[in-house]
Amino acid sequence: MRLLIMGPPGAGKGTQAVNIAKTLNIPHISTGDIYRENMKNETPLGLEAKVFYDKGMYVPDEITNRIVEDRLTWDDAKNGFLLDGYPRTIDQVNFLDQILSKKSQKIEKVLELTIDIPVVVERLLKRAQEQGRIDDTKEVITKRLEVYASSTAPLLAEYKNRGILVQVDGMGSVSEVEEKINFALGN
Ligand code: B4P
Repeated sequence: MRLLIMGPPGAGKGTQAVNIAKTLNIPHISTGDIYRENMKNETPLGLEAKVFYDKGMYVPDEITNRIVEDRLTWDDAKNGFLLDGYPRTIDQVNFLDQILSKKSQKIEKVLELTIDIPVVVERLLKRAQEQGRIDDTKEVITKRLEVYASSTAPLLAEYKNRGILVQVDGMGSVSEVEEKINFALGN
């Protein structure tokens, strides 16, 4: 299965993606995790990404596209994958279509987690207290939500047109949401 998980920051994408990938036995590929790992290790990629990440802005498409293109050539992604946090722009959607079509592949399902904005703000502020993530300050959260609304939310219409969008209510506890996802995906 080639699957995407989408939704606003704090919708529970990263949280739910771990379980979905395990159930379907496919790799969970999170561009956010890749950037955080590189920032932690202060690699050239991490230092480049940090300038954007810190402000709640998207890292430029050419950088993110290159990373995903490379990651999808790994052996574990041969028979499927779950992409978390990618694509986030129309350029990334087009790029992903291109790299998959070269292998006669396509995205089969797009899982959208829907959620009320005050709930995501509350979750991210809680995570700030627990984990101190640099992009979880009130100011940066507001920016991330704006960027999501203008650049990423419109992409859902494209996947809806293709007939592959599956919407799941992301409100409730982690296990409640997990149950709803399993039901929606027929797992
Ligand atoms: P991401 O890492 O993708 O960050 P995110 O949108 O906040 O989602 P995340 O997965 O962390 O949160 P989740 O909803 O699971 O991206 C971070 C940054 O990286 C971007 O701003 C950008 O700069 C860069 N980036 C990444 N991909 C990019 C791309 N494609 N193009 C350009 N730039 C890119 O969880 C949030 C919190 O809620 C957690 O604390 C969790 O424990 C909690 N939670 C989850 N589910 C819950 C529930 N049901 N109830 C209560 N709490 C819950």
